[in-house]
Amino acid sequence: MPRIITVGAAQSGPIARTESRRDVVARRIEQLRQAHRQGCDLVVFTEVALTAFFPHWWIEDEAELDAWFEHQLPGPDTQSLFDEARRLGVSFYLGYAELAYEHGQKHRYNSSVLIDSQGQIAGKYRKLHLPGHVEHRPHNPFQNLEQRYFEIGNLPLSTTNVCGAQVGMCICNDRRWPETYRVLTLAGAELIVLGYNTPDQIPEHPAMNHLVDFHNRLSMQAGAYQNGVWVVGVAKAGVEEGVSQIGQSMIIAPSGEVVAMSSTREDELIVYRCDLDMVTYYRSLFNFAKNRRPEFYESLTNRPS
Ligand code: CDV
Repeated sequence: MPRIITVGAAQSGPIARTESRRDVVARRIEQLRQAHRQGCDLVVFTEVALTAFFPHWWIEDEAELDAWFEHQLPGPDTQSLFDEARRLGVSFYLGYAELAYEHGQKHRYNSSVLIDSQGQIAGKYRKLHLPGHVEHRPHNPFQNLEQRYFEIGNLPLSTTNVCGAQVGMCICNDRRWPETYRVLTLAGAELIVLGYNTPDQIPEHPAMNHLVDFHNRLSMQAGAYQNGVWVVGVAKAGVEEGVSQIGQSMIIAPSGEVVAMSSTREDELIVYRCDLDMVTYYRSLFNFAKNRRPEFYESLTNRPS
């Protein structure tokens, strides 16, 4: 009997700076219902899925900055999403800006949670690879202030069992790092889910602008194939507060093949029935237990350059 998990990649179109949390949550609930009608077990939302991507602009006032973060999850504006997921029996991945108090200190992270079919938080992750810069770059067409507004995550890359699948989470820029997929795979991932906000131009490296779409596909397809794992990448797409972001939300099989891809830069749901037995089949090709050479990777890393 094949092990199938039906996954919905719920791409978000742009979110206006003035759009209320409640209105955005209503959009996410609509996608959840659509996914349920199409038989989804798990819905993957994007990175910072509840607001516009505020690291694209300079914010000096602390209270103003804090207002972009979730102080509680679920909280008064997001409870309805969790309630609806529980009612429908659908699990989901949600990226959000997290404001946390740890040891009495305020911390800000770019985070994601995995919610089980009972509407409970089953797993949590905080982004490790933060792109961008700390200082204001007013001459750039837009800012990328993730290194200013977020701390590096302090939770391990790990996996959680939801819907009968071992699921690993990461967030946006993490997808460009081979270590992310390999560590999650070694932690047992059969499916890796992630959201992203990716502008279609790179202010510091304009010579790469024409390759932005290609590098998005390349990273995720290579990660899937080299680790024999399903990958679901979900965009915040379209022109948001003057920043044009790529779409190309996609579901990638352990073969590295794209099996479903969005065709708009709006709210859009793509669905695929992922056969988890493909993971076993592709892993048998590599046979990590027999053929990986971790002792040599270590000695090569330590070699003087
Ligand atoms: N949110 C992101 O992490 N975005 C980066 C961009 C800035 C390069 C990305 O890797 O897509």
